[in-house]
Amino acid sequence: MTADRLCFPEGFIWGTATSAYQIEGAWNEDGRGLSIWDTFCRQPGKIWQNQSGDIAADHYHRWKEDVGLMAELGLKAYRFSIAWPRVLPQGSGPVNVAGLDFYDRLVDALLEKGITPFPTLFHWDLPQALQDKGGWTKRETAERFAEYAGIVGKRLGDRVTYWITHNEPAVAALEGHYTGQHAPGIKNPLSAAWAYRHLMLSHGLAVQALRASAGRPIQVGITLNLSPVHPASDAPQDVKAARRYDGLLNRMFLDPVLRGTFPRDIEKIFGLLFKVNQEDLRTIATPIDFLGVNYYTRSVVRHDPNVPFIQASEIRPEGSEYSEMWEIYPPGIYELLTRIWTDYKPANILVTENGVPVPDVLEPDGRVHDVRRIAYLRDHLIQVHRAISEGVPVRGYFVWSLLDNFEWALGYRMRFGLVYVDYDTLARTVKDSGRWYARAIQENALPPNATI
Ligand code: IFM
Repeated sequence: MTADRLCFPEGFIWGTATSAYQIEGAWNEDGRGLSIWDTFCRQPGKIWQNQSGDIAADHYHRWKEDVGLMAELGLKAYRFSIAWPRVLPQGSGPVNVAGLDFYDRLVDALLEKGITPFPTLFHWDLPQALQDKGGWTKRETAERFAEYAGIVGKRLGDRVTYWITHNEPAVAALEGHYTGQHAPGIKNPLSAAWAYRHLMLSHGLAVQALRASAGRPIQVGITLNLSPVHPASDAPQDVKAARRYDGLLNRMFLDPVLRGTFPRDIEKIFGLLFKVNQEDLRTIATPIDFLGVNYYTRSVVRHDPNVPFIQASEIRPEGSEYSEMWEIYPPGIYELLTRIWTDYKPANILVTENGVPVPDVLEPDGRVHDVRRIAYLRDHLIQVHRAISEGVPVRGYFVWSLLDNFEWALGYRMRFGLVYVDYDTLARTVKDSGRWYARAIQENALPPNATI
């Protein structure tokens, strides 16, 4: 296949993605309630340099400018998340109208510019009031989530066609409740297992609530973080470890949502810990219209008896290229997309996140020459194109992220944006990657090389 001018299907959805806590700031304005991330960031030592999303990219105040930047880039779609504690400061009960109004205005402004909104209902900022009652370890939280979905669906459903229930439930369950590296910072396998079950259940309930409240046909999906898993060697032990890891990372999420089943091998490993009952499985498998896939890297795994249950751990393969965070492995997105299509046949797939952290510098010429990011995006888009040309129904691609933002436990150390944010002045500068992406969108094709 030649890399020259790869054209994408007509109507291909070119977008960017962000999330509320990572960009909005305004943590205590207009009636917003506390989220678990507000609490977590205030615990010393949890976040790089004890930073927080209190101000972040100040998008709550600069949203008009940001929508203007999106229009300048020619985006066809914008994926953002709605902050549950802005809408329901206590997680349930009285609605904070000012919070809903913010998203209402944002949606209108996007539509006015011809940019299709893709709101995500949960990108990890659980209302603290619900955490105080047990958070995702409690079934009630799934029920509250469905109520919240219904409230937002009723307000925005007349204009918003595409909805995403959750972003990366694996991360919310495991990093939030097992490794404790994310809010709420719990380190307990049992809590992680309950959180997994209720997050998954809440997805199915929210799909139903959104459809019931929107008042017209809408398209609903979920975003999962997925990776191809490769064994570190041909040794049978490593091959088996990779299969187990694939169950934990991929199949435990894909099977319930797209097949209404729970992987048997994972059930054997964990016993009843993670197993979802039949009735809940039926809810989780409520048909969706598209699957959102977040891809950043592959996982290379070896047998490791020291890891409880799964007995597998990731290694960093030698000789690979690495970003600030992960191995750069473009063929992985092709492998993942084709595998999802072969094994699960979802009607539509969207790459809802793909991107790379680069130590960007605003140069004296007023530009950010992020050539590595351009190369990353281009190399991954070539692989997405390859999957499409083989019949995989990938309808769109969203770069993570529109803006530099708060990268959770890593604070502002990582920059993922197409737009540079000066955290002192909050001024925005479109990076070279943003200009390159704008050209790809305009031409609905990849520019012939990585220059702009
Ligand atoms: O910043 C995160 C995002 O919130 C979820 N997906 C991965 C991104 C990069 O780590």
